[in-house]
Amino acid sequence: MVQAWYMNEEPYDKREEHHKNPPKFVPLDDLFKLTGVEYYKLDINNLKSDETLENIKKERGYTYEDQITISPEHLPNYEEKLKIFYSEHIHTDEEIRLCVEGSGYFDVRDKNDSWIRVLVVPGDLLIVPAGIYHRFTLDTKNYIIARRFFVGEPVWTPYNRPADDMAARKEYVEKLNGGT
Ligand code: KMT
Ligand code: NI
Repeated sequence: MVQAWYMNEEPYDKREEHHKNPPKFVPLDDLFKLTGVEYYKLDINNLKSDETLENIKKERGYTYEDQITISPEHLPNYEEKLKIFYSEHIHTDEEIRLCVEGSGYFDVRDKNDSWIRVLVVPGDLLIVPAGIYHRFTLDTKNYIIARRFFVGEPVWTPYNRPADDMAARKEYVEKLNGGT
């Protein structure tokens, strides 16, 4: 099950948990209200018989799918890629990730610009909305396999902060703050 908490922002290893003292967890319902991030739990050992994934793909029109393994041994240009993943950025489209093995952290900014750290483990599917400031890191185990989905041809381009003038950013902020 996914877990989320507010981060302490001290500059030690990003792969550590970075809990506040005392820890301040974010219930899943709050995660959506505070960030727009959506979460689904899938039965990773029985994905074929779990209709949740097929339904999500159909409903949201995901036509593209691949799988990425992130570890020092498997990912070409590992250090460079991780630096890019951990630079605070937005995308013009949703970032959809299903953790199938290993684990990792998606950090997302909440309404008040505080970092919330979301731990994904096998079976966790996250939909990170277009326009939200976020970043990704491995945890201390240095290993994740994730499936990625997209509507049409994938565009993974990150736009580093500040990107406040981009349409995707403006639309995200408006939706989060008013739903109008
Ligand atoms: C991204 O865009 O941040 C990534 O693809 C890395 C995370 S996938 C587990
Ligand atoms: Ni991203």
